[in-house]
Formats: sequence, C-alpha cells, structure tokens
Amino acid sequence: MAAADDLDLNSLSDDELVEQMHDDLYDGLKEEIEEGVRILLARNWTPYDVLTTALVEGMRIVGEDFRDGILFVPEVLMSANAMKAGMFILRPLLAETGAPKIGKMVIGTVKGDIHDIGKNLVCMMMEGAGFEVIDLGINNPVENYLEAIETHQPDIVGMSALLTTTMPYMKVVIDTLKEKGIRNDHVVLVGGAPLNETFAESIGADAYCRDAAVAVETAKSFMARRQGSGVARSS
Ligand code: B1M
Repeated sequence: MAAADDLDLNSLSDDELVEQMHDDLYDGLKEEIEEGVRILLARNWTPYDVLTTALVEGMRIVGEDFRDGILFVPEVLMSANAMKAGMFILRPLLAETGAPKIGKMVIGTVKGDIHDIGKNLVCMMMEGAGFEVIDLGINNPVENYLEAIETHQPDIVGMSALLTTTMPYMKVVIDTLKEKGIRNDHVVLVGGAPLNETFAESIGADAYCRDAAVAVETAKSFMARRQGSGVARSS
C-alpha cells in the first residue's frame, strides 16, 4: 500500500480520504491518521462515523492480513499506535454528551492479554453514552478487579480478551466474585473477538457484547432493569 508522503489529504473526496486512511492505518502513519480524523471532523462527520468508518474498518483490514501472515507484530503495533492517535482525538468528542451519569463500569483486559484497542473503544462509547468508566488497562489479574470493585462499587464489571489462551481467565474472575459472595452485586459483561454468547454463558457472565455499540445497549438495558429493581448504585 502506498504511503501518503506528498499527498494533500484535504484535496481528496470523503470516500478517497477514508480509503487513504485505511492505507495509512495499514502503514502505521500516525500523523496522517490524525490529520485525516481532523479533516473528516471539519467536514461535519460525527465522531462516531469517523471512528467506525475510517478507523475500525481500517483496523479490520490490518487484522485480516495479520491473521494471514502478511503483516507481523511490529507492523501491527505501528497500526495500533496510529489507531490510538486517532481515537485520542475522538475520545473527548464522544464523551461530550453532557448527559447525567447513568451508571458506573470497571473494565479491563484480562491477565496475559495486552490487546486494548477494542476495550478502549468500549470505554469511549460507554463514556459517550453517559457511563462513568474506570479503565484498569491491560493484563489484569483478578486482584485488580477486586480492588477496583471495592474502591469504586461499579454497577458493571467489564472484561476484554482477544486471545483464545486468555479468555478462560474471565471465568477465574467470575468464580472469585462468586467465592466472595459479590457476584450478584454487579452485572458482568464480556467481550473480545474470540468470544461468543455460548462462551459467555458457560463462564457465568451476564452477557457477551459483540462490539462497543452492543456493549452500550446491553449496559443500558441492564441499568434500566437494575433501576427498576432498585439496586442501581449510581445515577
Ligand atoms: Co494480536 N492477536 N497478538 N496484537 N491482534 C489477534 C487477537 C489475533 C486474532 C490475530 C490473528 O492471528 N488473526 C491473534 C489471536 C489468535 C487467537 O488467540 N486465536 C493475535 C495474536 C496471536 C497475538 C500475539 C500472540 C502475537 C505474537 O506475539 N506472536 C500477541 C499476543 C500479545 C498478548 O496479548 N499477550 C499479539 C500482539 C498484538 C499487538 C501488540 C501487535 C497488537 C495489539 C495492540 C494493542 O491492542 N494495543 C495486536 C493486534 C492489533 C491484533 C489484531 C490485529 C487487532 C485487534 C484489534 O485491535 N481489533 C487482532 C486480529 C483481530 O482481532 N482480527 C489480533 C480492533 C478492535 C476495534 O476490535 O479488539 O475485537 P476488537 O474489539 C471489539 C469487540 O471485540 C468488542 O468491542 C470492540 C469494539 O467494537 N470488545 C468488547 C472487545 N473487548 C470488549 C470488552 C467488552 C465489550 C466488548 O466488555 C464489556
């Protein structure tokens, strides 16, 4: 794919620019991604559309070529850094709803797993939907969840895993919550590319969230139920 060295991104149509951004993400060109995001926003694209159409779709293409052995870890890391730079610009815009907080979520990527792009996206979308989000970051042992739960008393505990080798750790966290007698105090939502509903059910999670938008809808619907039953902690 071609680098965007002397290309004036501003001169491109929206469709050409989005395609160029997919190429730039593929090539890990952070500054070009930042510029592309700013241009689309200046053209009145919503932050959500920039995120999904330009960034997430671009990362999907990177993921396919990583899977097929065309791209390797160092290249994918550069793509991930470019993606994060674009997300950094969008984050405050997505969170800027001014809506009252409708719930609190503690979320982290589980132990052994350092993938965080999807989790960060979930954080952004949840903040944008009016949730207070406590992000534990990556590689979290169960102790981190327990400590955050005790400190923040969240309505929702979210876990992310992108590896088939790390997804079983979600069960370790849920089983520990059960042992401590606090499992039913929190809604447990799980997500990540290798998961599915059957897996979520088998480990005792409340729901599997296919993507960030589903995470928001699922969280909202659980909050509505909790508020209906009078157990919501935040408002
Ligand atoms: Co990784 N990696 N990686 N990687 N990596 C995958 C996951 C893989 C599928 C690639 C492949 O082979 N096709 C494969 C896993 C295979 C498997 O387990 N079966 C893989 C591998 C093997 C590895 C390494 C082992 C490679 C190696 O070292 N040999 C290594 C593992 C390191 C570790 O974690 N211990 C590794 C490393 C890396 C990088 C560091 C290079 C980089 C991560 C950078 C970062 O995150 N900061 C990376 C990346 C970028 C990927 C791919 C290409 C893209 C992941 C991504 O960001 N997707 C990925 C391929 C793929 O998934 N197709 C791959 C975009 C993101 C928006 O989507 O994360 O799915 P996603 O999140 C979605 C939903 O899943 C959902 O909502 C999100 C937004 O819509 N969701 C949640 C996610 N978490 C949620 C939590 C919720 C709710 C919804 O809570 C409520």
